Amino acid sequence: MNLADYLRRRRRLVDGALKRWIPAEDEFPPQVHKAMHYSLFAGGKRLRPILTLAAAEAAGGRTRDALPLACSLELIHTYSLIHDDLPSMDDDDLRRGKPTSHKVFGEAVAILAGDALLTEAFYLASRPDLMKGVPPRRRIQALWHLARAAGSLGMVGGQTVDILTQGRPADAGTLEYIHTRKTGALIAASVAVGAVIGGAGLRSFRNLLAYGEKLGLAFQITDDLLDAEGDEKKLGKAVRKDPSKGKATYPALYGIPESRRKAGRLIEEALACLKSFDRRANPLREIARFILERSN
Ligand code: GRG
Repeated sequence: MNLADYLRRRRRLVDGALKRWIPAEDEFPPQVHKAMHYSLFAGGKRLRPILTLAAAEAAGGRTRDALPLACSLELIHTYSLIHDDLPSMDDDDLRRGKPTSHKVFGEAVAILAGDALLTEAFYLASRPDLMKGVPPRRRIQALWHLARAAGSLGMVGGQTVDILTQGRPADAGTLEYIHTRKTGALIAASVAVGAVIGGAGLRSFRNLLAYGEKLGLAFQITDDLLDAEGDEKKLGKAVRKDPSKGKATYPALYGIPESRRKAGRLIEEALACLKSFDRRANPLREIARFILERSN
């Protein structure tokens, strides 16, 4: 398969659905809706929704049944980036190649846009007119994965420990906690949600979840490596910020070569989780390889 082509088509599908399903920019009050659109359509890779769609397919399900929840994942991800960039958190000026939300709309509207995107994610996931073909038990199970991954036992928990440990040396356990929650939880949930909606049986579900967990950790390690070695223009955000902020990262604790080896091992393990799947899991296989080689 041609991965670039696949990703382009999937990105288009997700973008079209997001435009249809979130309030229009000029809807009252336009300030918050403009800020939501600004961050949502700033050129993200759409990795999380694409994983949801690919996992649903690997499990034997239909793409369109997984589309609303795939969009919910992107809404939650975008909210987390807006809040992460705030002066009280990472205090960043550039995201997805553009000035950050609080720089353009002010801090209050940026916080509200993040809040609205998070809430909109669950509004969309629970709309009775969508996913009519999906049994209610599956929908609730998928919502459970989504909510748990986003909350204090997942992404918010990881972000909390990340912020509170900045400037102090972090041990390997703390570093793994931060990375598996802050970034890994939502990526693993993207796969889990697709697997549930696609109707995966227990064994397939466990394998897909393990794939998602390994991929999520590998993704954050490559993000650390990109901060250490990447290019600001390609990444669309400032680089070399982690060391100056005293951030807990894999390169800081293990060095660059060992971090690269760790990411490589995780991707091998993620691929092994897909051994029992047929060719419908090929997009998941290709995405795993892409994570390792990505430059943005
Ligand atoms: C504020 C509750 C709260 C959580 C923030 C996601 C996050 C937690 C912080 C972001 C910090 C960061 C840059 C982490 C690195 C991994 C990551 C999430 C990168 C951005 O994701 P991509 O590369 O971005 O998928 P695009 O723009 O392509 O969607």
